[in-house]
This record gives sequence, structure tokens and C-alpha cells, in this order.
Amino acid sequence: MDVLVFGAGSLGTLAGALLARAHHVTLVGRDPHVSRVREEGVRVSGAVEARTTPAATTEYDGSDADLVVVTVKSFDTSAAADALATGAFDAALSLQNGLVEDELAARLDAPVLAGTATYGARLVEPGHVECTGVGRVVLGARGGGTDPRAERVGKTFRDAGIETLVAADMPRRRWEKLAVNAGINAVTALARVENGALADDPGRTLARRAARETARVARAEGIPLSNRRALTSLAEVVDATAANRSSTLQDVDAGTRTEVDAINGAVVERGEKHRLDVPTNRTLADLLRTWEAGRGVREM
Ligand code: KPL
Repeated sequence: MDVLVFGAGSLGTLAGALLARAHHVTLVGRDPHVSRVREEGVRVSGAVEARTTPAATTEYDGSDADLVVVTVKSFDTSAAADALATGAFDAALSLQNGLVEDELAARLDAPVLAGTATYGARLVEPGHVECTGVGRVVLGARGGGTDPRAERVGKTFRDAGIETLVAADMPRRRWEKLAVNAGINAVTALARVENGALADDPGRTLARRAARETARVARAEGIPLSNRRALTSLAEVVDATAANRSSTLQDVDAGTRTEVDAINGAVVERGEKHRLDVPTNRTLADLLRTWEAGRGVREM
């Protein structure tokens, strides 16, 4: 299989390096990371150990591939879609935070599958990614139901030794993941703590409030996500990723823009559509946006 991984951040690099155990992979990312990958390959350490040699480039040249896995930050989705529109793919899989698959699907001339990934990843230095926790990739048709292309992509991931489940209820799973991210990401970034700190109060209560509000908005959108399911999933992820620094905390550590608009911001926006007040998500979004504006990494 020819696989293009668009976005060589921590998760994209980990996915690309692991997929390269069984497939021909090209990583699209930024320097100095890409140059190091070209010279020395990728080193994966931590919960998974591997050294693989995917191809790597900073400029996607429009080459076709069997599969493109999109791992860019949510706010880079439309730019990624514009670049990818110059190529041809049998399928595209989004492994991004937020509910961004529809934006990809609107611009790409390829079937777009939805996915979630709970593998923990951290870029240690150019060419070196640490797998901080073996999770799972779950993927399937964007609108739910079965799709033979999802089965094929699932096999592509499993052939490379990646824990993967093909699911028929992706809309619910995407919202469940959004509830988990709404609970964990902003709180850990603002408090500068690992995910495990949310097992105890006061972080636990704050995270649960944000997740519960998200489940309420999901139900208003017609998605059958109970508060119970959202809170159980939140507790499970906090436990399974206790030692992780969330992707938002990693962004804050690096002084770069966060995905708050696609996480707590998206809950506020969808809530407004249904006249639902989501005060915890609103406060978390406002606090992180204030931090971004203060750092000059947010265009107001
Ligand atoms: O997706 C994540 C993230 O950090 O963005 C979780 C699941 C919270 C793991 O850290």
C-alpha cells in the first residue's frame, strides 16, 4: 500500500513510522523534522520501540496514493484539503481532534473516513517520537454504517501492528472523543498538569462538567451520547493516559496555537445553535483564547 501521512506532528509521525513497518509511507511535515527523517528515518521509543524509514517531504507534490491519513491540527484542515485536492486517493482518513471530517470531505474528491486515535505521542526531537501509551485507532464511515473502504483501511493499520477497530457508529464515537477532549485538553493546559491529575478534585469536577455539557449538545444534534457514557469514557481515558501531557498542554509548552476552537469552541458554537448554555466550555475556551492572544499566536 502507498500511504501518505499529511501532518508530521507527534501523532502523525508515530502513525507514519508504525505504518512504515508494512507499507510504503510518505510523511508530509516541516523542517527540521522532515530533513532528519530523510537522513536517519524515525526512531520510536517508549511503549512501542521501532526504527523505520518513511519517505518525507515538506512540499506535497500531488502524488497519488492508496490512502491519505490526515493528522494536521484542526485549524490547518482547509489548507491541507486544498493541497490534497491536487492528488488522487482511494480513501482519506482523518485522525484529528474536533469534528473536521466534513470540512475535508467538502473539498476532497475522495471518500473521507472518520477516525479517532488514543495512542499517546510526543515529539522528543526531530526524527524521534515517543509513544507514551498504546491506545487504539477506531475508524469508519463518517455518517455511520458499514463501508468496505473502512474495512480495507482497518486492515492496512492492523497489518502494520496498530491496534485498530472498524466501527459502524463513528458519529457517536467522534462526539464521545470530543467530550473527552473538552474535559481534558483545556484543563490540563491551563493548569499545566498531566492527564492523570484529573482523576482527583478539583480538576475532576471541572473536566466532568465540560464533558457533560458536550454530551448534552451531542444529544441536541441527534447523537445518542448519554452523560454516563461520556463520563465513563472521560474517566477511562484519564486513567489510560495518566502520564500524558495532552496535545493542548504540549501546544502551550511550545508556545504555539492550540486546537481550542475545534474542541471547547466547537461545543460552544454547536450549543448556541440549539440555545444550550455551556458555561464550563465557554470559560475554558475564553481562557485559552486569552492565552493565545497574549502570546500573539491567535489572529483576533
Ligand atoms: O486526544 C488527546 C489529546 O491530548 O489531544 C487525549 C486523549 C486527551 C490524550 O492526551
